[in-house]
Amino acid sequence: MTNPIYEALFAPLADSARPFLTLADGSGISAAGFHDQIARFGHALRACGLEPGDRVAVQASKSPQVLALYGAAMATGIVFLPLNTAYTSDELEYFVSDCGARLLLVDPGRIDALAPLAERLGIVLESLGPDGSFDAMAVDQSTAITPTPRNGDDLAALLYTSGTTGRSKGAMLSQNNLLSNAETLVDLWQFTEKDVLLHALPIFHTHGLFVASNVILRAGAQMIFLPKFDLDQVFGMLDQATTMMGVPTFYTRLLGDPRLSRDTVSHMRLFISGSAPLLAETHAQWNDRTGHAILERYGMTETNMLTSNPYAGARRPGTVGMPLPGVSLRIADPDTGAELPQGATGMIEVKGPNVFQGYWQMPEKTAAEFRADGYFMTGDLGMIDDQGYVNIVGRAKDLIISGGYNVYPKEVELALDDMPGVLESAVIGLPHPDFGEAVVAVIVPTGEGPDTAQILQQLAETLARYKQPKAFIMLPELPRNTMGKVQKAELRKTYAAYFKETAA
Ligand code: MLC
Ligand code: AMP
Repeated sequence: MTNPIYEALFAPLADSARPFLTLADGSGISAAGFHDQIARFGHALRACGLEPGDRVAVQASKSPQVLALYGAAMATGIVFLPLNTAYTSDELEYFVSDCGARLLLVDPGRIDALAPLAERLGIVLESLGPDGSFDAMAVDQSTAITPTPRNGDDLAALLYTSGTTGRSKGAMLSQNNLLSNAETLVDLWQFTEKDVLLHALPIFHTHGLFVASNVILRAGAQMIFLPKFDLDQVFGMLDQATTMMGVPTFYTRLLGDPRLSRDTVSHMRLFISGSAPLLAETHAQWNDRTGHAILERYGMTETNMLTSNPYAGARRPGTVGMPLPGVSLRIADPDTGAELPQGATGMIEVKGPNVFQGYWQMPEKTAAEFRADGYFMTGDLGMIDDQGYVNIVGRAKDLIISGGYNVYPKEVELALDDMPGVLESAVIGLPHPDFGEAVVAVIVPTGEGPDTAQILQQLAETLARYKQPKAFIMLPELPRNTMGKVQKAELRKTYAAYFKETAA
């Protein structure tokens, strides 16, 4: 028995002098240097008392150390749980306690603030990154490591997502879920060891961690590893990159910059977009300005990547392409699960080696999202057109995707409904020029009505910034159907031009 993910993605880095990461300041880390860090961190994880199958949670700024921690967790069979750096302490506490993490790693500056939480939960708290206490524990460790034996069905990572409904759930991803998808994508998108990926995504979600990093590791390629998406840094590095993966906001921001031209992207072979719908208009503008057709793909935390436009064939704007090799995808009646004919709109349901193992300690919730024949219900509504391309036409789940981050309206509504001056609320996503969709709170006030500045201040304690409303709309009552259900579609229609009008 070996450790498939370590063997396929990380072991090949050892003893190789080839470049692996280029950082924003131009400095580099070789493949061997990075593997040394993985080995040291692996020993440090074991020294902290973690056993295979234990969870390590990390909420730390993007850095090579966080990526090396991921490699170290894979080498030692420890389950990796990355967390959005925007989460508040309240949000963090839920995830860490729900998954029973043994170790929590955070930025050095947050140790004092989080010490009481760690004590309450009885977990080890260390800091990661330059001057981190965990780095100090690792510094004298060996650079050779014997990986912990694992098999493909063993858990590799837990990623929290609200799934199709309700409270955040930990999606359990096995080694094979991740590895099978990385292998498929390397082939499909023709990644080789000559590629240099411009990596400006966060590494706490599927897109930046698994799609981007795993593909590069599997291909033996390299990355320009930027701390975040920053236009100046991106333009400064484009001439060294061959590929970029981004959410649609990356592309609209780049289009808004006069530096974008055929010349600035002359070294690039491929631009990939995902995590949120890319407007056909953005696709066309990008083609005009750069001569490149953005390749759009579609996926989910629970399933990894599901569909992709072709590398060689037509990349059709407004579609997410065809199911990946090995992925079975059908359009089904959302109520009965019966497969619908080509051209009909229904629930996108999927099956394949990429589909997760279920939600952490939630067997009923897991069962509720799978059909009896093993297909997973994505909560996305789609249609397969006459050329076999999947078109996402809407969502059966009440979800807002803002700049590639998911926001569950219910979570925001529950927080708002507790505030003074709020009788009830409906949280919706409205078209936004930068974030694609932006969170808007429609509020029915009581008496004097709420003080929105105070609401935002209060929300900041419990909800990550990207979940907080970018605008408030006051209404005497919410539109409801005869069953009493709030008509969010009607609200979205009425206020569709809200951000266009407020920007004008
Ligand atoms: C930041 N803010 C956001 C936001 N990101 N608000 C709403 N939506 C977002 N996505 C807040 C900031 O806190 C700030 O608040 C204000 O909005 C403006 O910030 P900014 O400086 O303009 O934002 P920036 O840091 O540049 O970030 C924007 C971004 C980033 C789009 C680059 O959000 C990003 O990297 N998104 C990628 C998300 C991602 O990786 N998703 C993949 C999920 S996996 P203030 O305080 O200034 O008002 C998945 C599966 C799949 O979906 O298929 O891939
Ligand atoms: P997450 O739960 O963060 O992994 O988000 C997954 C959701 O993002 C999917 O269920 C889709 O609704 C959405 N998504 C991902 N890629 C695309 C895309 N290319 N076009 C439209 N929606 C997308």
